[in-house]
Amino acid sequence: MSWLPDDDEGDDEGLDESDFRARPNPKANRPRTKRRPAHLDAQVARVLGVDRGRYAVLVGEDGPDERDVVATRARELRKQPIVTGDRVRVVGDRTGSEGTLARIVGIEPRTTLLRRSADDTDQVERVVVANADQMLVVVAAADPEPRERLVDRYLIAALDAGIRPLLVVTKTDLADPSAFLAHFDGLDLEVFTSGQGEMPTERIGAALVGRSTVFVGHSGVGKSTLVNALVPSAMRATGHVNVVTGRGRHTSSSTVSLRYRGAGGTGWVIDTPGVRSFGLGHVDPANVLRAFTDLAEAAQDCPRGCTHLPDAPDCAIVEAVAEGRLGPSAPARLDSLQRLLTTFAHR
Ligand SMILES: Nc1nc2c(ncn2[C@@H]2O[C@H](COP(=O)(O)OP(=O)(O)OP(=O)(O)O)[C@@H](O)[C@H]2O)c(=O)[nH]1
Ligand SMILES: [Mg+2]
Repeated sequence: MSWLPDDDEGDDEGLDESDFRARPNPKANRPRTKRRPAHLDAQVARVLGVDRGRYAVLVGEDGPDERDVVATRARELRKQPIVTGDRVRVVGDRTGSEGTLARIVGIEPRTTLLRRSADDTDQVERVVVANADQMLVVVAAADPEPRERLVDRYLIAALDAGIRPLLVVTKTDLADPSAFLAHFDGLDLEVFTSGQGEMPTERIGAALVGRSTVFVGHSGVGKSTLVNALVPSAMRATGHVNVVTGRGRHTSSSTVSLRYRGAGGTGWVIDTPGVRSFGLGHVDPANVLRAFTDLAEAAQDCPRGCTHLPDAPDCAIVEAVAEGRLGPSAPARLDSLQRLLTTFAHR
C-alpha cells in the first residue's frame, strides 16, 4: 500500500479505515507525515508545465533515457506552489507511458523565484516561474502601445529576484521604437528589436544558450510568436490584437518551458501568459538598489531611510554622481535607478 494518495486535490478524503487503525497517536492531526517514506529512489525532474493539478516533467534530462512524464503532487506538498522551472523529486511510475502518473514528493531548493502579486497592495504572491536566470521583457513598438512603467515593473521584479533582464521591442515594422528605448539608456540592459520578417532569432538565441529565460510582457506583444521562431517545435498558439481596444486576447493561458536548440548550444525558454498587471507587493527596494552595484556601494554613506530620490536630503549617491566620482555613465544610471524607485514608491 502506498502511504500517499495519488491525487493532490483532496484534503483528507484519501484516508480509509486502515489508515486510522494504523495511527500511532489517534489524536494527532497529521500522523501520516511521521510515516512518510524516505523516497530513496526518487529522481530529480524538471517541471515543464502545469495543468489543473497535473505536472508535465522531464525525467533523466540530457541522458539517454530522457523522457516526458506526467505527475501529480503528493498530498504533503499540496499547500506549496510547484511551478514551471521547478526541479522536483519524483517517484512511482516514471515510464512516461500513456495513462501513467508519477508522483512529486519534494521540491529542490530554488535558485530564483519570480513572483508577482495581483496588485501592489496585495501581499499574496503568485509564483510565476522558478529557477529562471534571465527575463526577456517583451514589449511591442505599437499594437499594444508600449508602456515604460510596465517595463519598469518587470525590471524591478527581475532585479528583486536576482534575474538578469533583457529587453526586446517587437513590431518595429509598425512603429519606430527609438523614443521609447531612450528611457532605458542608463540601464545595463541588452536590447533587441524585432519586426515582421526580421526577427533577430540568432542574436536572441545566442543570449539563451546555457540559461533559463522567462519571456514576459502584455498580452499580444508577440511572446509566443518569438518563442515559435526560436523553438520551431513549440507550436504555441498566437492571437490577434483587438483593433478597438488595442489589447491582446490572452492567447497563452499557461506557462511552459521549452528547450531552445541553437548552433551555439541549448537553453530553456519559458513562455508565459500576458498578465494585465504585475503587482510588486512583495518587492524589497533594497534589492533593486543592489542591482546597481557601484551606486549601492555609494549608498552606504546615505542617511538612514534615504530614498535616493532627487529630493532626498544628503543622499550619498546623488552627491557622488554630482561630483563625478562614479564615472561618466553614472548620471544616466542614477536616473534609471530613481525612475525605478519612483515607480516602486508610487505603486
Ligand atoms: N506586425 C507585427 N505583428 C506581430 C509581430 N510579432 C507578433 N505579431 C502579431 O501579434 C499578435 C500577438 O502575438 P502573440 O505571439 O500571440 O502574443 P503573446 O505575447 O504571446 O500574447 P499572449 O499569449 O496573449 O500573452 C499576433 O497576431 C502576431 O502575429 C511583429 O513583429 N510585427
Ligand atoms: Mg502567447
